[in-house]
Amino acid sequence: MKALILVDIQNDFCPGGALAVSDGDAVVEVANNLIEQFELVVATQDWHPPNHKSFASQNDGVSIGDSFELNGIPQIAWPDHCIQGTSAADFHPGLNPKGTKTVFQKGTNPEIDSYSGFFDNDHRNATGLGDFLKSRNVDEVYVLGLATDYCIKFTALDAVKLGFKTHLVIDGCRGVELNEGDVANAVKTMKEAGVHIELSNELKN
Ligand code: VGL
Ligand code: ZN
Repeated sequence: MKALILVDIQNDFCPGGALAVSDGDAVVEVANNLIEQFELVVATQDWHPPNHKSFASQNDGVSIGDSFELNGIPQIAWPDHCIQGTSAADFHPGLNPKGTKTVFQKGTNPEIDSYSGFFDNDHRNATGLGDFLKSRNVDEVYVLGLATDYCIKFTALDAVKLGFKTHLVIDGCRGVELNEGDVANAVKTMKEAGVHIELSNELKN
């Protein structure tokens, strides 16, 4: 059984949002085309409390984009984004609502960030996505959304670790590119880990 995983296609990661990814809304059309082709579609949603410690605003002397340590784990300081219950945390309004019927939220614990749709950044707590997919007999996942160099990368790497045959739909992804080369490096890391990099119009479904 195959599943499509839509990662964080939310207003704050699209143009005009607090953590806008360049051309981020371009993934919506790719997602909508694929949603119709998959029997099982799940979405992840970045869902932070207002006092989440990944926010630069919650750390004295830390500016947006800085690297620091959060409870012993390397962390990048982000602008306040995807705050629970705000329209900025909503899915992009153009996304086919069929894609967001089954949602796994992450980043809810203010003490730890969660890039992967499966686990927090310390792999301590699961979102339930892995168990859900296994309960539906999924053995193969297709990942797309935002952002290539963070949540896409860690979701795809965890999917491989959990034993799913994992595909990255690369034209359905856009990255933050805090530093030049971040997106290319993320794709390389995923490839080396065994992720299959593909284009949406070439999927052999
Ligand atoms: C993300 C940074 C912070 C993402 C989420 O969805 O890639 N990036 N929170
Ligand atoms: Zn976040």
